[in-house]
Amino acid sequence: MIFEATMKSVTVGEFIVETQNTFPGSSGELSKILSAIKLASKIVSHHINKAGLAKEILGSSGAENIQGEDQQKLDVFANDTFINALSARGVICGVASEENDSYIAFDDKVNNEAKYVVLIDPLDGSSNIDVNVSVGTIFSVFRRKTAKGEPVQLVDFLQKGDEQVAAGYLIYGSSTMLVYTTGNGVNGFTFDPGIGVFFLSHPNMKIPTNGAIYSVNEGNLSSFKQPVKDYISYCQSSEDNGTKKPYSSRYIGSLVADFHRNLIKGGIYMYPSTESSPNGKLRLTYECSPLAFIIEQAGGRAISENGRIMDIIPNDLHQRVPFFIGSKNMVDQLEQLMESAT
Ligand code: P6P
Repeated sequence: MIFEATMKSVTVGEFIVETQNTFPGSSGELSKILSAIKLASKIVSHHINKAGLAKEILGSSGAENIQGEDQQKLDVFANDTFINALSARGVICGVASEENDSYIAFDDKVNNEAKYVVLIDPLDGSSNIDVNVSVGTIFSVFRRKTAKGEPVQLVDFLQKGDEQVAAGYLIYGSSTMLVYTTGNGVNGFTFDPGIGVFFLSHPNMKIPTNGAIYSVNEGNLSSFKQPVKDYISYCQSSEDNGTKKPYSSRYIGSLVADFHRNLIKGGIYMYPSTESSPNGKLRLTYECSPLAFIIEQAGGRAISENGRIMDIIPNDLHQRVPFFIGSKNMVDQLEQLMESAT
């Protein structure tokens, strides 16, 4: 049965060819960019799935990244794998990564002629690997702003989310999935490790307009701003006439896993500002903006504490922003509470 099912689905490679004309001005670049990401994700997925057995790739690398976070060995491995794959196809002129202080210019004759840059969180939630919780990779693709033929510059990476030409994520869970958009809807592909191919499993993904799941670290509740506290109280409330029951609290501590569940089931993920993190924890350029592109393409919304995520022009590669993303009606309701408090 499985064989028949997979043979009825298109592969991601076939899908990209079929939808190539939806990627602006592309003459095959999209397929090369996604091929690089697919290849790297297969390698990373293989290592994650054996992490429990191969102790040498588990645990801390002993180094810290620019965020001051303890770099896991798999963080470094995933980062190197994606950067190597992206630099090898002549369609990317540079990469910015959570794991690197500054951007990386692929400064050679071929890559300097490339039109696109990629921003990436190579392995989000990696501290969960040791406890076998799903983790993910998040990526964002922009057209460069500087002239081709020259090395890429910082300005090429500090573009607002609306300028993205593609965005996606990998989730390394009970199965490995690739979910991406090029601005014409969201499609999900499930990896079949037996034959090493991603098959279209979730065509035209749409997030339910309403949801009954809220995802937030309630350990920080006391330091949230009042509108966020009020919204969480609403999530937990029930109304006498029975029209509303308390929502379910689901927070895995792995953004891609929480996001993916909410995309499919409906819900809202929140990482507000706190006393210790006045700008929140999540990074605008390679976490919030790509997921915001995906959620808006799936009919949902993504905001910060002062407006739409994809309107924010980054002032730094690793800029953090408060982040609220998910079902349209849930984000609308939270936004109304924020606006009425101003
Ligand atoms: P906290 C993982 O470190 C991460 O960036 C996201 O994947 C996750 O949603 C969040 O941080 C968890 O942060 O502060 O609740 O442990």
